[in-house]
Amino acid sequence: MIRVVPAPAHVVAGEGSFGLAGATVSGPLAHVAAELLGVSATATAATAAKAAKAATIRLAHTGGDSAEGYRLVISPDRIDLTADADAGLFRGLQTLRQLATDGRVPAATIDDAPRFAYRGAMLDLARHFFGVADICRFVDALALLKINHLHLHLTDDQGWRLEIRSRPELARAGSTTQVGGGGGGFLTQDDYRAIVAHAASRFIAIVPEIDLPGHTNAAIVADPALGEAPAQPYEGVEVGFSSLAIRRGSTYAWLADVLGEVAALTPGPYLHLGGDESHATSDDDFRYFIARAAAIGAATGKTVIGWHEMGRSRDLPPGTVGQYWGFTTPQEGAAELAHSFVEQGGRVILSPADVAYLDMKRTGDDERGLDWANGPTSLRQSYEWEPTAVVPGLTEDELLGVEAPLWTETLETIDQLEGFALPRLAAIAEIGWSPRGTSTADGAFDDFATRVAALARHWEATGTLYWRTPEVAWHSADRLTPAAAPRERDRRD
Ligand code: TNX
Repeated sequence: MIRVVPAPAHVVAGEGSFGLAGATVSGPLAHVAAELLGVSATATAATAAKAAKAATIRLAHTGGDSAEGYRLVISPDRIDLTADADAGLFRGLQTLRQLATDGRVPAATIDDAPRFAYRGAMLDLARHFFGVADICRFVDALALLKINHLHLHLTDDQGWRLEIRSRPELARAGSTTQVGGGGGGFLTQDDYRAIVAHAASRFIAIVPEIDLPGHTNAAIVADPALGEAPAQPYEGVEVGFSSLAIRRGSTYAWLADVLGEVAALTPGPYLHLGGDESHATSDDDFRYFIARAAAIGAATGKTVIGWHEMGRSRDLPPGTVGQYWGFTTPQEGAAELAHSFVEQGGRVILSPADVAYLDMKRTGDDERGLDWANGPTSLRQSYEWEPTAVVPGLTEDELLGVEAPLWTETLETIDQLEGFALPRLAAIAEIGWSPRGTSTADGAFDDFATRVAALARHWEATGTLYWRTPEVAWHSADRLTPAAAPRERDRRD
């Protein structure tokens, strides 16, 4: 049985299976493959000699320019995994890892490549703080699903979560609060680098967000000169009450310092400047601010991303990416704003809140989670939608991809993050990777649910929590750990 999430583009099943016991692996990423598959890499002379007789897994580069595509040919005596880039080999290894059950990999030929270049998840570190260990754990869950971007929402009214060396007061005085109290926290620049490196080893790019000009109460608490009026530390969950001082020159000197450091710390191509829910900023001021802020962001060499409200500005740097967070049902204002990015030479990331917001309640019984976006949101609802149908008039090429945000007003521990993200994030990952129509064809959800059941083995083996939704026929044999009863490990370090 070929049970892989996200579903590969082309699969032809073969005869027999390959046994992993005693197999060796060679080629680029051999050590990564060895670790993921539990086999040995043929790095030393001794293992190489043994390898002559053992079944082999060969990884190799091919000459094209596919960023993440790969080809997997599995026969009973060898496996060939080829790709143009290391990222493609790594994605192919996730397929191989999912296919391996009881030490055997079914024979098959798989030709695979993603539908969209951008497949993301977002983690809100501002409402509740999460440290390096938790974030790296979350990154590992993304890797299994072939997600290639992790957007970190680093600043909001409740906290500023990244050290800025030229503006030390931001982390020092802006990070001690979070929703409901309990202390908050922040990432040092070394912490951030460690996360970037861990993600890079999984071919995942970090997308840092500094949310502007609203959602800035914590920054104004740390540096009152940034606001029109003094601000008080805030540990509630309301949005839309704060704004930077828009017409003060020093605001933009501050911004250049902050964005310069964030860009320098971030090897990935994107810099997210927020722009959402700036209800305390007048329309004129908002447009003026966004034009200047986006120019400062683009001057760092990064491609700017903004929530769809940023499309209210008609002075965006060419190529600015919009992130749509309206619903999948027609939403005139938000859809128009999404088009504004395309009209200015950019593309759109879809995060339709009614299907892709991982912080929505899963069932009506959930004590945590929000419900404003037509929640609760089932696994089936997360799965049965088609990207090109969300914003009328946006074509396949105008979509950069999809992203599932995980806001943390009600989520405080890594277990809660995992339990809300999984398995709904698997649905978003498949919509981003698999060919058009995969999630909307007749019987698609039943097929998906069968494949999701197979993912549980990996989550159980790594102690990753997931929601045992009744929509999936979970295999009881997969219950390696008592995961269904939520453990309240608090790993906020
Ligand atoms: C809306 S989506 C927000 C966030 C909240 C989230 C809660 C968006 C750009 N802004 O500030 O955390 O809803 O679901």
